[in-house]
Amino acid sequence: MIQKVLIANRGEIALRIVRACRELGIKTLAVYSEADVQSLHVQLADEAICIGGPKSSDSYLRADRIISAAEIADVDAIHPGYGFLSENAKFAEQCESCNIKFIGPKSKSIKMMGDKAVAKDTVRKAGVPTVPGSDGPVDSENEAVRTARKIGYPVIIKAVAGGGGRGMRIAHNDVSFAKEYHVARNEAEKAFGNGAVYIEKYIEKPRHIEFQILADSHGKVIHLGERDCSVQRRHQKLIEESPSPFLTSSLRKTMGKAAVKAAEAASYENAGTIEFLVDAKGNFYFIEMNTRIQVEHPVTEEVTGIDLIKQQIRIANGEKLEFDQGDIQFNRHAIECRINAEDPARNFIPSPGVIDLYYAPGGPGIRVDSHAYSGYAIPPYYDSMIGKLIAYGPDRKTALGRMYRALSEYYIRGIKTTIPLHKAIMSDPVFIEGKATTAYMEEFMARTPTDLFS
Ligand code: MV4
Repeated sequence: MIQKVLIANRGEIALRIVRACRELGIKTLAVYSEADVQSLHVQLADEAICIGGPKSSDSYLRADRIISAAEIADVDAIHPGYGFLSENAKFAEQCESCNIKFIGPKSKSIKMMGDKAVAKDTVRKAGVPTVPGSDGPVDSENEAVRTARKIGYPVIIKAVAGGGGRGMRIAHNDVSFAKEYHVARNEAEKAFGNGAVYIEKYIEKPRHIEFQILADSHGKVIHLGERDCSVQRRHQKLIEESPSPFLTSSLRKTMGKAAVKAAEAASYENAGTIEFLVDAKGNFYFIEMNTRIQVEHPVTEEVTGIDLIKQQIRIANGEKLEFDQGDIQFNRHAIECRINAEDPARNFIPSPGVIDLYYAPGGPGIRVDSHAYSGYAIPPYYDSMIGKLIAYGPDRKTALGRMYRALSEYYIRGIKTTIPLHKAIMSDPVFIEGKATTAYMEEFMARTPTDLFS
């Protein structure tokens, strides 16, 4: 039985995990960097150990120090949160071999899904639709060009070790393909130490829709519906909502079944996400699986009433899922806005510094997941997300209205944030009508004067 958990993360997700553990009667150990001494997760955990300097590479990415802290404090399990070591198969394996439960999938699943070509091949063989493309990695320019021509331009070149949009190149003809192929290989080699790439038909202006999966260690897999994550900029999501305003109930059913099949094909265990691209005609294609809890998990929690972090811990404990697919109810609409310490009017330049006054919204249908408080100094070393504002209600209109109301109440003084941008998006007819694709943000920024959100 898990009695004490080390939280190998920082910020709002570390706090979120502390809260879930508290409710389960589980003790918590925070680890923190020298830049996070004043952080809330350090204050609220039962114990805390400093693991190194401010840079992630000296602290939150140091598997050796985190495992030492786990041994010293005698924890039973490690929750990796998202980012940092959460999708590092070697770290999960180290935990496993030290007899510390990794609250997440088995290292084998992380490894398999971390190779995007293997992941695609695995789910395709299980009957899940994938984007037409090369049969695995392409090994020479000759083979690559032949494949691109066969698929038909435009094509997209993706790194096998990539994911989340890193190391992708688009080509429209043989000439640009030859160039982009080499650029993609070199970038992938530099970024991941693995230059292998594969090729797919490029889907123009797709929607980005992902399904939340829960799988226990007894072979039961269910899905908790989808999240529409189409509103993103440079592969950073800004807004996520569920249900997707685009999906019909029949398409939702088909995609949910495909998502469960994909997770089963990977012998997946714990919480995970199956990402799909959906084109204008409603064709959907698996693109990758995320083998971690995601930033946007509260959207699903507010729609289904299921606490995903608690479920992760229960699953790591070897417990059976206590519900079947048919027990899951989807009777609310939820939407999340990511509140980043960035200036949207100045190309989203990071805006670290002291929050001299902080007041968070509340009232009906509002949830705030944030580690910020009055007097908190946002360190410049980590990503700029300082909180997530979630609004929910019986339908989309109510949820959007509450989101606008809550954004108007949210008061963060001393730094620039994405709050004014979110207010502008909540007032935008294209968004309100549910017509946002992955091209939405670029189009919105091009047609909207910056003074509307500065
Ligand atoms: C694609 C695609 C179009 N066609 N694959 C982005 C994140 C990563 N998980 C996969 N992504 C995409 N894969 C095919 N075959 C479009 C995206 C994509 C995207 C691409 C370029 C610029 C912005 C984008 C935003 C979302 C998705």
